[in-house]
Amino acid sequence: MIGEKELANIVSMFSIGSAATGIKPLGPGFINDTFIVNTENGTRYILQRKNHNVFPDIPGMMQNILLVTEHLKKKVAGEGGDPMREVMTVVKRNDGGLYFKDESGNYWTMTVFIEGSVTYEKADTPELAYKGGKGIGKFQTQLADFTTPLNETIKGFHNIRWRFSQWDESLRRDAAGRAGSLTEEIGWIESRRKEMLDFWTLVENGTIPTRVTHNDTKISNILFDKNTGDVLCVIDLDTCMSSTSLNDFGDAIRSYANTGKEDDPDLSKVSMSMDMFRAYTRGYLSQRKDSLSETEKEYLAFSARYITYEQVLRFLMDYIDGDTYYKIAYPEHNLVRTRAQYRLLQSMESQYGDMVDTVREYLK
Ligand code: GN1
Ligand code: MG
Repeated sequence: MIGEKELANIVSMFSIGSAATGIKPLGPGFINDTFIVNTENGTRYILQRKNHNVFPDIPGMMQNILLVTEHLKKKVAGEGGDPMREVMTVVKRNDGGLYFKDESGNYWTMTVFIEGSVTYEKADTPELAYKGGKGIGKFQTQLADFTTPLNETIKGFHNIRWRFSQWDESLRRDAAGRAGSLTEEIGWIESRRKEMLDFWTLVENGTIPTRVTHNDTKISNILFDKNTGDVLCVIDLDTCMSSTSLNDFGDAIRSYANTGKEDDPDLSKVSMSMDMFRAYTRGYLSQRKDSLSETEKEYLAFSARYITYEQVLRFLMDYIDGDTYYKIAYPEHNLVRTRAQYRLLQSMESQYGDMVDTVREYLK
């Protein structure tokens, strides 16, 4: 555990023009360590220790974030919005750098905390899901003319072909000696390998276009306005890079429409809510229906299955590897996550016909 004095020293490296009066841990992130910083003049900040095991090129990642946020700020200003509240603001180091590297080799970054916002773990009402869909649709539209190439912050992040090569290697290694007891779970992955690869082939051969995407659009990465309930700001831009925009739709459904928790130990609580799917889709397509290609439209509903499947694979792979990637709260956590996400996937599969019909309806 890092002490407050050490944290205060790190904060003083950044150009905030005021002294820190308190620094406290924040949020349930699985990858980075996040803190909220209070200062004398009242402005609050977010301090993060970025996980450099997960992100091998943090300078490259921060460069991406700066470019994307500068672009978004221009868009928001042009639309008459408030760039300080509707877009993340990177706080630079006193000498202009985008991060601070401490003596132990940890990378620290700072952004301005956005006041008057709320976050959720799932959508409680269709209205919230609708607003979330609209918000991500708008975010994608704002980035549509962003053409500067971005660094690939995590290799093959949503590329299932790459994930399968990691998976095969992980099974071969069986680092924690757990694979032998996971025959059923491994079967869930193997039985769907071909259909997932067939989808990814369409991205590889350009049938499905690549765009600048967020890649981690779960509901907790979105700030909603406390007063209006609208999406205020899309945060956690660590994985912004070039991919298919379908991932951003699919990953949102995975969280917004789950009736249970991502790691629910009670599988009877987990399912995909068709009401939330409908509402999110309606919001999203209200912004994007004229910009998506025919193949993107065709695969929109499938993308929820794709991303949920990928998440089952990633949680199970981490369990097989001996829990080296995701933070866990108890020893079987990754296995519980695997089973809960698999239940969600099954629920999507059984309602797939309705999902496809819903997309068609809102495309009219
Ligand atoms: C991680 O860091 P966080 O909690 O926003 C992960 C996502 C997973 C998600 C599962 C860089 O997101 O890909 O979908 O956990 N981020 C990374 O909840 O791997
Ligand atoms: Mg993240």
